[in-house]
Amino acid sequence: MITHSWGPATTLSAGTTLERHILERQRQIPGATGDFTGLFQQIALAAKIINSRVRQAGLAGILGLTGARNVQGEEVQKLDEFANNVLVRSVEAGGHLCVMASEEEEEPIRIPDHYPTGKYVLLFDPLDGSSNIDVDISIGTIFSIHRRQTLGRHGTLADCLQRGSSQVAAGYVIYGSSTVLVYSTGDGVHGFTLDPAVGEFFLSHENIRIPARGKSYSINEGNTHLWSPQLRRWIEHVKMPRAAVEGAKAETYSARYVGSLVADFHRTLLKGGVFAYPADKKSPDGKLRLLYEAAPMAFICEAAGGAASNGSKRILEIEPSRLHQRTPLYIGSREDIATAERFLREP
Ligand code: AHM
Ligand code: MG
Repeated sequence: MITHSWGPATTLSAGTTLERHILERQRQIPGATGDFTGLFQQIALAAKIINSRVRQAGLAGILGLTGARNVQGEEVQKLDEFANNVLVRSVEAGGHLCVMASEEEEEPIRIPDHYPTGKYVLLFDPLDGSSNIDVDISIGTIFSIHRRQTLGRHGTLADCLQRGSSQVAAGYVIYGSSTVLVYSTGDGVHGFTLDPAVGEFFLSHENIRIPARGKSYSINEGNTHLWSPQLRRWIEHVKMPRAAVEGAKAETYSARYVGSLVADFHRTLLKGGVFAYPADKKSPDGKLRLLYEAAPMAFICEAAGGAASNGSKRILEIEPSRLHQRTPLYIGSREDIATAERFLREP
């Protein structure tokens, strides 16, 4: 019997689909219109379509680069482009959104004039970790949902530039050994595994809680030469055997780094520990993007009892000023993040 920190594995025959889970929660909110449920259904549909293409990428001749570069100057993989288009097409017609933004597009994405607009804003990274696509490593989709702030038919950049703390929901889908969608509306974190035979996401990880301290650290140590002395000292500290507790053997942290945020975060969420993508001499703002990578993961992590920081401040409190702004990220078990912040504060 496999058990995890969130309790015994739930069997798929428990039969709670993602749709039912969201519908039941919606019923508890007086005045809820069903917009949120509708939007989620469309995101889940996009995830299934992306999943199906990711699973057959090597066969369908869609591995590799398109030849273009995205707004970050990175080479666009064919699957990146595919995932972006699927997400946009899946959600644009539903009437739930006023504007969207994607890692793959420089400007906010306007809802076409022939579709109605709604009260939500969707920010996403359609296929994170895409440089891993060609070598069959887990990749994922990350999304963040806000309520719109402006008036008028269409949403604007201002609707996208909101603090992480005002997210109404956040989630990710990992295309791993199985396909799992994890989401939170702030009151608990739940995971759903795609049953490929049925084509539905079923509740498999109910009320995920991240341990207060973990046993692994996850950081690209190839960048050590670019790190600050404080950051080096923290990692040296993490690698020291932990002080032996009564009767227990001294333990060390294991290093675990996939190089794919969704995979590294998913492991950290379920098992505990810390994932970091810090600022360094080459990237003074870090690598990861605040609005559609760090903030949604921070929202989920905090809802599971963990913490997320840029080294000195909660990720969720950062006031964004640019759509594709980057941030250093330290995320995971509460006590591990507190230790990191303590080391980074030192002179
Ligand atoms: P991407 O959005 O272009 O896919 O890049 C983000 C990815 C993350 O998934 C991962 O955590 C990080 O880049 C890995 O970076 P590095 O290869 O520098 O360790
Ligand atoms: Mg990304």
